[in-house]
Amino acid sequence: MAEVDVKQKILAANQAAAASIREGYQSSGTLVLNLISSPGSGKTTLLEATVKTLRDRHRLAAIEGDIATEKDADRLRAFGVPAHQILTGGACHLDARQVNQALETVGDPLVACDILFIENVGNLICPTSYDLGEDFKVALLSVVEGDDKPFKYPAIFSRAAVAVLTKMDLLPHVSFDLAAVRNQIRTLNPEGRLLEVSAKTGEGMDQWYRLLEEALERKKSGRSALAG
Ligand SMILES: Nc1nc2c(ncn2[C@@H]2O[C@H](COP(=O)(O)OP(=O)(O)O)[C@@H](O)[C@H]2O)c(=O)[nH]1
Ligand SMILES: [Mg+2]
Repeated sequence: MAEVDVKQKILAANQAAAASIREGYQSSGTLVLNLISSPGSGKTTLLEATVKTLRDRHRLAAIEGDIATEKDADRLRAFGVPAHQILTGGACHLDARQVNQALETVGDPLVACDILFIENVGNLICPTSYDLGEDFKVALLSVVEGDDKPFKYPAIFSRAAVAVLTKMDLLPHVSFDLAAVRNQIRTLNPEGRLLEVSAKTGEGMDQWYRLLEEALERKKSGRSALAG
C-alpha cells in the first residue's frame, strides 16, 4: 500500500475513534480540551494553576501524553485530580484510540467529569492532525520560544480555536515582538481567541478560567463549546 494510503487509513481510523469519544462526552456535557505546544511551554504549569483554582467548583480530570515517565500525571495528582498518563513509547502525538483505551481502563474518574484536559505530547507538528474528540484545541506558545513560531507552524495555530501566550512575566527579559505574534495568530485564525497569561504570577489567568467556565456552561446546555 502506498505511504499516503496508509496515512489516510490511520487518520480515518482515528477519526472514527474520535467520533465515539465526542459522542460519549456530548451526552455527559463534559468539556474536553486538547492542549498542544512545544515541550516546556508551560502546559502542565497552566493545568496545575487551573486545577488548583477550579477543583472545588467542577469535577476535573486529565490525560497526560508523554513518551516516557509519569511526571506530569503525578504533578496533577498532587492536587487531588484524577490524572492518567499515556506513554506513547516514542510516538510524537496521542491518538484517539489511546484516549478511548484510557477511558475504558480508568472509567468514571475520566468519564464522569465536567472538564477533561488532555495534554498532548510536546511538539507543534504531529498532534495537529489527530482529532481526540475534543471540543477544541488549545495551542500554547511561550514568549521565550521566539516570535516567528505561529507562521513557522501554521497548521496548529490555524486549527486551535484558542491560542495561549504563556510566561508573560518573562516578556521584559526576552526579545519577543508581541504585536507581530498577535498579528500572525490573527491572520492564521481570524475567529480564534487569544489569551496572554502567566501561570506564575496569575496575570491573565482570570480570562482563561472565564473562557473555560463559559465553554463548560455552553457544552452542558447542548451548544457548541465556543460561541460564534
Ligand atoms: N517564568 C515562568 N515560568 C513558567 C511559566 N509556566 C511554566 N514555567 C516554567 O517552564 C518550565 C516548563 O513548564 P511545564 O509546565 O513543565 O511545560 P510543558 O512541557 O509544556 O508541560 C517549568 O520550569 C515551569 O516552571 C510561567 O508562566 N512563567
Ligand atoms: Mg507537561
